[in-house]
Amino acid sequence: MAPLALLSTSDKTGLIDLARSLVEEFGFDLISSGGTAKALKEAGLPVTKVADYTGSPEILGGRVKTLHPRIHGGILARGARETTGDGVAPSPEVDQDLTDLANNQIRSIDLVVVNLYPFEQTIAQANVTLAEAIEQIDIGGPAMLRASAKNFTYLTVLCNPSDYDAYLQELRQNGGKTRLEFRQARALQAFLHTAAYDRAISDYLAQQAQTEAGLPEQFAVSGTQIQALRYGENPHQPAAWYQTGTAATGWSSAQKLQGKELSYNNLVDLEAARRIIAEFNDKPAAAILKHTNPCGVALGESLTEAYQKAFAADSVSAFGGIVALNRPIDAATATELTQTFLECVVAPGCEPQAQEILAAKSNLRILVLPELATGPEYTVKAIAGGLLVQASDDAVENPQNWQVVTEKQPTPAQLEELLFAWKVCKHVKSNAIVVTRDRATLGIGAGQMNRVGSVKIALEQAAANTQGAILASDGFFPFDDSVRTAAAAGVAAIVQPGGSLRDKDSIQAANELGLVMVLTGIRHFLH
Ligand code: 93A
Repeated sequence: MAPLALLSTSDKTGLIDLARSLVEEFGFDLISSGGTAKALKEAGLPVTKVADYTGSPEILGGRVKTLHPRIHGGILARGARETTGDGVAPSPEVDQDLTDLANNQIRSIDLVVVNLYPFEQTIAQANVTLAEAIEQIDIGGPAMLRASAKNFTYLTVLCNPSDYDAYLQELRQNGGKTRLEFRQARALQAFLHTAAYDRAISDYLAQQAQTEAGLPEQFAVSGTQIQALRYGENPHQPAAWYQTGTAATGWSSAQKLQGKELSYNNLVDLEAARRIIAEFNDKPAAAILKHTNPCGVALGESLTEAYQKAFAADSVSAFGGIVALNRPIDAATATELTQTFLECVVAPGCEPQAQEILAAKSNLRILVLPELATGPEYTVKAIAGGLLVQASDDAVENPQNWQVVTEKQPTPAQLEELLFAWKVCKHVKSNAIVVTRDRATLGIGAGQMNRVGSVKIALEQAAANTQGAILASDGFFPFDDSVRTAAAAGVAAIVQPGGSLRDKDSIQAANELGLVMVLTGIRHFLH
């Protein structure tokens, strides 16, 4: 039987010359989709239309032309063709496939020549609508290319007019047959082609979503946009949320049980909340944040107690806050959570009864993130003309490396409290001062331009509770004023990195005023 070629090309460059050689020199029969068949006929070449061969007309305005078992069976069937040059061993699969072909009046196909709808050329034109672009997404073409590339053991696929001559040469040099390595090389080309084609489509769609979100095209990160956000920090700032890896992890894998759509600020605050709560594992812990700074962080014997303590730390600021909990939300904690207006709550789980209670606050966003401790390895910040990338500040605190520099030594209880304060302080914007007692923050001074200013704010918030309290500072004290201010308020112990030229002034003041001072040797600036 004559070898059979299936030709279906949008770009008809070189088509007629190829087809003529196939028919006249090598005795091929040709089948072609509508437009290709028409071009061949006009050139006086014998061709059967796919629709006539399959008995199924092209439908849906051409969306279904070649998607038919008589086409795909002829491509995918195992078994040597007229043009398969290599000795192919008989096998049960080959026998079965040949039987299937015979039973269904299907001819096996030797050569598939396809090039695809010009998607990229279409979207490159000005003012192309999404609908026009979508019509140029070729489905049947890639299906044929992939099917024939998969079955390169037995047939050849050509997806580029520049390969037509090489194919004819291959037949000429091998007595009308092709070598396996030739077919395999063409298969590789076909898969590269369909992969690039699909990539162009996904890039285009990602860009469309981006444009809808109002962001400039250079931000289109193909295939990785999780969601266009309503806006950024403020309503006039377009924004979107991207996934960094190939799989959904972190916040993109979190389960949202209820509540309004997440906003840009919610996500920024949730991440800050996650980082704090990830510090605490041994005991139930709660953190309440506003604008990425904690206003209350506490440990408790129960989750409810931890939340109550965190809330009491600064109940004014907690209004509209973001809450992170390190244990699954239980019914009692859920009841507490509904007592005030909150934006979001994240926890590693949520018990069914708690879910029922929280449902009363239908706007409140409840997120379940089982892997609270896993954060990004790097952080990124944009500056004019560039990006700054740094490893995340995930240094593990080890009090064994701390140095007590005062005459007064900390008690074991004070050491534990110092560690709690230090862990919280790490996540407060610099200059950061945290005052704590009984594993709960009393006052937090954040983001001040001078350190003693943060000390004053933290102590003012702590109000009358500062007698015997602990104070943590994310950076060293440049002068002894912070130590003197803390001592005047009754603070008993201070933890700070040390490293100032004037450390000895601060240490001297601590000794003079009967304070404990511990140096960590590690700084935790956060901007
Ligand atoms: O619309 S399609 O996705 N559906 C099909 O079944 C199909 N079969 C072939 N596009 C399809 N094609 C494509 O049509 C080919 O990839 C080729 O680009 C084009 C050739 O059409 P014609 O022969 O009518 O010019």
